[in-house]
Amino acid sequence: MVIPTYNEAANLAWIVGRLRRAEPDVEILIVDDGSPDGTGDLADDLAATDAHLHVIHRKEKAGLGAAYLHGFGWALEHGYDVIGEMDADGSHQPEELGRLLEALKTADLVIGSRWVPGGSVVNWPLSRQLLSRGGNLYVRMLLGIRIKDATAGFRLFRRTTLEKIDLGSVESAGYVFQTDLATRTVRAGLHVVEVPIEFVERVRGASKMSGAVAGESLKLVTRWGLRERREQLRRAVRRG
Ligand SMILES: Nc1nc2c(ncn2[C@@H]2O[C@H](COP(=O)(O)OP(=O)(O)OP(=O)(O)O)[C@@H](O)[C@H]2O)c(=O)[nH]1
Ligand SMILES: [Mg+2]
Repeated sequence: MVIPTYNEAANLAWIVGRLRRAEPDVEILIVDDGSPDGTGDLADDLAATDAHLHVIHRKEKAGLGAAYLHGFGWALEHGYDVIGEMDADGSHQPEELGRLLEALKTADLVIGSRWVPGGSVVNWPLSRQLLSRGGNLYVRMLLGIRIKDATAGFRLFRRTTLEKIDLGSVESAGYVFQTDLATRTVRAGLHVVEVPIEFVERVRGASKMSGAVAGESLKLVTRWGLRERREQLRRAVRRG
């Protein structure tokens, strides 16, 4: 499981402890972007007593997508067959990871989903729920994919999936990275399964979601959608 962190000192040991208890066999990779609050040092302390916990230190905050690409590269290099993502803030519950692992037996990508039957969010104001649902609706309409929660970040990829979707050409640095990878997986003809999860709003630490991050998402999803529509049109003209 790759866990990206930026200023998660209040959460790191807590979430790692829960993951260890829930899934003792899972290896953990923390990817810290030089957190000023010392999260990187805390990660090193945890790694000192846990041979199955690894840490990548990056110099500066460069976005969630960039951190994941670095982590995925490391995991692929080190030969892992299943590579996962989760947040450090407790929104993704380690106790639910087992159900995602089970689902991966018949999938190429498993997404822990808030917006399928059985999925839920805890402590999110209506405004945030509407933003997430609206964003996902926009993604579905523009990109023509059926995934209900394409922006979600509790996931498991098969190694073969990451190898097929050309990570080298990923241009999204922020959270739109999640939508980007989900779309690439669908377009590659691979099988995506959504498993309902209970998403819990962070209790400690500050959110890194910002207007700039949301703006990047809107801009890129719109650009990809228009590109896809143009190509559809071109194919139709050629056929006609
Ligand atoms: N390495 C790294 N990690 C990041 C970066 N931005 C966010 N993260 C981590 O990515 C995970 C998700 O970030 P959050 O701030 O919880 O974002 P969010 O869940 O969309 O927003 P909230 O719902 O408000 O918590 C957390 O573990 C963050 O610490 C970044 O630029 N670099
Ligand atoms: Mg969060």
